[in-house]
Amino acid sequence: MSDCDDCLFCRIIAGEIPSGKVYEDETTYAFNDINPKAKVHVLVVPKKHYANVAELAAGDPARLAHMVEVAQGIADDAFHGDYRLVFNTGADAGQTVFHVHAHVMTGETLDE
Ligand code: IU
Repeated sequence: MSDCDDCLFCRIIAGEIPSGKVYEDETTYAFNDINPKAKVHVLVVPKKHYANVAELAAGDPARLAHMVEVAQGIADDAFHGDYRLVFNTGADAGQTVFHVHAHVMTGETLDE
């Protein structure tokens, strides 16, 4: 079982729920968003549970920096390195899953 049994993304990382995995290493997991808002829309998540990006930045800034590296690699492969990186933080900002995740949107020229 995962370390956070009621968290959707912990369960995806643990392999308890299927996902379209695009990348994995010791600390980080990335998978296709089920409701893509761009040609390529990947969610990059730390395997360790933090509720949002502020908690991650305070608790483990190196892991946050590594998530940006992973996002860059996805965009390098998909679209000459250009991408949009979004962290919705808090319900009123649109966060619906309270396990920090970076939305990486790329693969095409994005509208503003
Ligand atoms: P948000 O920033 O918390 O709103 O982003 C959550 C994302 O998780 C959102 O884009 C959903 O489409 C996505 N998602 C998913 O990829 N797989 C799922 O099973 C569920 C949500 I539920």
